[in-house]
Parts: sequence; C-alpha cells; structure tokens
Amino acid sequence: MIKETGRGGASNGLTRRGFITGTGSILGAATLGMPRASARTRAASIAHGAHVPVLVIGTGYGGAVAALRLAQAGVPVHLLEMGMAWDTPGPDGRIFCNTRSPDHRAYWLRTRTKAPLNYFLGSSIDRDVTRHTGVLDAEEFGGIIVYQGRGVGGGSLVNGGMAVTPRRENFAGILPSVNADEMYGVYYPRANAELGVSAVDPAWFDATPYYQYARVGRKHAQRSGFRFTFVPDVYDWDYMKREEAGTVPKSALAAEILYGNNHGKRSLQQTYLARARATGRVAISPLHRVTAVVPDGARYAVTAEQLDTAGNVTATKTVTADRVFFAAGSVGTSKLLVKLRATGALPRLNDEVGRGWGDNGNVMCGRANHMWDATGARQSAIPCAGIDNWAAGGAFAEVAPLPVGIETYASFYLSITRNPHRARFSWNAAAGRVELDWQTAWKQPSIDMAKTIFDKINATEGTIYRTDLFGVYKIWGDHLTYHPLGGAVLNRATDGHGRLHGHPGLYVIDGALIPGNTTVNPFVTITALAERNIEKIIATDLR
Ligand code: FAE
Repeated sequence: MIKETGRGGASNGLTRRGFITGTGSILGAATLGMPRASARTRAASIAHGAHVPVLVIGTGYGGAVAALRLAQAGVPVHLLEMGMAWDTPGPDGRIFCNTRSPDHRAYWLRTRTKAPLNYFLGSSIDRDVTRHTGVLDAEEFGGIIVYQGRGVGGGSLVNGGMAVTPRRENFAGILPSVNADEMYGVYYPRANAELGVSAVDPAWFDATPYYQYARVGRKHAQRSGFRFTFVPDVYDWDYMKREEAGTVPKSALAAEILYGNNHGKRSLQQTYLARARATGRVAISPLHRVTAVVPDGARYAVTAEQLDTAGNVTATKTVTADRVFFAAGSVGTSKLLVKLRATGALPRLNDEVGRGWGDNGNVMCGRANHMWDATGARQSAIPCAGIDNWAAGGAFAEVAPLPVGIETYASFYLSITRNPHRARFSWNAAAGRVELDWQTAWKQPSIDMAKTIFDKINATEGTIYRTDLFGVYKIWGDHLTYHPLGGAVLNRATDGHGRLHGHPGLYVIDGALIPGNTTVNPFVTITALAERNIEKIIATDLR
C-alpha cells in the first residue's frame, strides 16, 4: 500500500465519519482563515487509510447520478474529484472568470490559454495565464484536442447547458442494447426533470437583441429548407430575462461560457450534487486525482494524489472501498482503465476496454453574412437553437454565439455529425502514458456532412465561409471535440448495466459507456443512462 506523504494529506483531526458526512474542510478552511465555502459545495478531504462503502471517481453527470441514487438508497458515498470545488469567489467577487478576459481560473494547468476558437480576423487571441487548476482542460492527444470540465460538477461547469434528448428513431443507433421504451418512458424524463431542463420562451426569443444571431440562423436555415429547432437548456430562462431587464447580475448576457457561469446556469452543483449532499451521506474530496485501483481482498484499494492549485502533488493517499464507480468522463475513465489493465493492476479487464471512442462528430465553422444580416454585438452565450439535417445529411448544427462584444456579421456553428471513425486508447509503456490513435484526417466525413447544411445555405444566401476563426485561411474547426464518448462501451467492456467484466464491484457510469456518438449534445443521454444503470445496480447488487 502506498504511504501518505507530504502536507495536506492529514484528516485535519476529523473522524472518518466526519468525512463521510461531508463536513470536513468547512472546519479546516475556517481554521486556516480561508474564505468560507458556500453551502452548495462543501468540500471534504478524505483521510489516508479510510474505508468507504462506495467510492466514485469524478463528479460529472455519471458520478452525480450515482451519488444521489446510492445515498437515497442509504449507502454512504465518497467522490474523489481531480478539479477544484469552485465554491469560493476570487478577489473580483466572482467564482469564474469571463470568456472575454480569461485568467488563471480558465485553464487546467496551462501557462497560455488554448481557446477552442482561437483566431479572430486572422490573429491568435490566446494569451498568457498563470498555471492553475482551472476549470477547462484542453487535453491534447496526437490528432485531437479534447475539451473537458475540471472541478466539482465536471463538464456541467463549462458547457453550454444544451440539454437535448435524441430523436427516438435515432436511439437504436446510439445504444443498441438498451430498451428504448424504458429510456423514453422513464429515464429521459427523469434526467430532464432532475437537470432542470426547459426551453426559451419563443416570444422573448423573437424580441430580445441577445438572440438576433439565432434569429438570423433560423432565417437562413428555413430559407434553405432545413428544419430549425429550439434546443432546451438547463439555464434559468427567467433569470436571463431579468439579466436583460438589468435587475440581476449578468451571466449568459455577459459572455459567461466555457470558463464557468457565475449565475443562471443550473450546473450539477445546483441539481444532482446539491440533492446528493442534502441526504447527509455524500462527501466530495476535490483536488484528488485517482491514479490506481487494485483488488484488496474483497475490496478495492484506491490511490489518489492530492493536488495544490498549482498542480503539485501534496500527498498520496490510499483508501479502500467495497465498490468503485468510474465516472471520470470518457477520457478519464478510459485512461485509468487502460493503464490499470496494462500495468497488471486490473488484469482481467477485457480487450474492449479502450475501444469505441468517438468525438460525437464535432466540427465547427463560421459563415460571413451580408451587412444586412447583422448578428448583433450583444449575444447570449447560451445557445438555444439548432438545424436538424441528421436524416438527410448526417448533421445537427447548433447555432452558436460569438459573444465577442462587437458586430462580426458572422454566423457560427458547432455541428454534431454521423462520423463513422472510432479510436482506441492504448498504453505506451515507454512513455508511461495512455495515447489515443485518433487522426485529424478522420474529421473529413464530419466536414462533408456539415457541408450538406452550410454549402446550401451559402448558395441560397450568396455568402461564404469565414476563414479567420481557426487560423489563417482555415474554414473548419476540425482539431477538437467538446463531446468525448466511449472507451468502455456498454455491453462490450461492461455488461448491459455498466459492471466491468472481470472485476466484480467495479462499474463504469459516465460517457465512456456510449459508443462514440449520440446524434445530439450528449449530457442528457449520459444522465439518463446513468439513471437506468444505477437503478438496476442498487436493486440487484446492493440489496
Ligand atoms: P464529466 O462531466 O467530464 O466528469 C468527469 C469528472 O471526472 C471531471 O470533473 C474530471 O475532472 C474528473 N476526473 C477525471 N479524471 C479523474 C481522476 N483520475 N481522478 C479524479 N477525478 C477525475 O463526465 N454537452 C451537452 O449535452 N450540451 C452542451 O451544451 C455541451 N456543451 C459543452 C461545452 C464544452 C466547452 C464542453 C467541454 C463540453 C460540452 N458538453 C455539452 C459535453 C458535456 O459536458 C459532457 O458530455 C459531459 O460533461 C460528460 O459527462 P461525464 O459524466 O461523462
């Protein structure tokens, strides 16, 4: 067993029960004279040597669902999260920084920003920042940059909140082994209700200057014969109306997106995780990065590195758990499992672990509009509309904002496409890291599918693509994804409910289960699948 080392690993004198009930660091922080954490995200710090019935790795959608439902069933749960708690305002009074002025809070351990849309008018907009455990990770693999949220709440901290249930006729292609009647009758409605999903008021949409860009998107889509759809979101639309009225602090209407929203967005901190905490059976240790899970008799020994906000390891702790849920996201879970199988820690994981990874077909582009189609200097950072050409062209395009604060005459889109390519994670023993064999050229099918929409719109409108948003004379944002999916696919690496083959008591419950594509934005499907699986696991494994 690895020994706890260095500072920060001690339990601040609290009992194990204290940590399990989630009161730990409130006292610790008060003693150290640090800002008082808000009640919504009180953080703990698990003690070296502790035993917990259930340990969850990661606090995104899958982890949050597991925590809430297990706790409601009476099971104490401890979550380990590599990112920060994001519960304490900085000197500027804000927890998160603004998209237009990223600071150290923006990026996970980088000294220079890595903006997804990193050029404007042909010049790079990236800037130097202090290395910090910031909220957005731009994780670079050989052929793709994978953007992910880091902190208590996972991707819900940084995402656009677009909460889309796939069209039912597409579901068999997303999760072929899952009963669609159950998903659409029970688990999608449950996920949408718990996440607080709702749609923009169409009358307000038609009136507010903040959605002029989306109205231009609608006009262009409809004039080319495409289906335009409103897209539900977890943002509080009444709050957004009050932002416009000037009665509350602005968030969506002040360009808060990507690096966190200070108001208005219902992230997991406000929904699943708040309700999980309210049970009194859930504790979360932020800044704890899991590095190993190994069998330890009938239990598992889990090793985690405790980090400071510069990313230094301040302690290494080992705890034991009867059951471990991998909820570190598609990339985090896949990397851990591939490493643990290759290094002999979990030798009985099967050959499917690491396979079936996809980018949800993400590709971005912009179009240059005519002067009479201004998209507005004021833009809500929360998208609310999409163009659905999935059946005919294999593309669903979000009409996305470009909230740079000036008139750009640009329409900007993130397309989700039916890209057939799937990549594999593998262990590079010499380098001591997990690699992903995705190739940039594999985005070409996505570009071709997105073009089924935008070539036609450009032809109808007499417009052209922007070439200044992703480099110099570069049209397509084909270097990235926001939507990593797969790597421990349901019914292949696991059984039909996420139990990992070969090691009883280990589960996958996040986007790693989904084989590469959801046809739309993925977090509602990740949440609904987690709801389905945890219900079965509680009924059969924990009774
Ligand atoms: P995720 O939410 O990524 O949570 C995993 C957690 O595990 C993270 O907090 C990690 O820090 C943590 N973790 C990883 N490794 C470790 C480790 N070794 N030890 C401890 N903790 C660890 O996973 N989706 C939509 O549906 N609609 C949108 O509008 C949307 N917009 C997006 C915008 C951006 C910029 C990004 C980056 C993503 C967006 N997504 C959107 C994707 C969505 O956030 C993502 O699919 C989910 O967050 C994935 O949920 P998981 O539970 O799989």
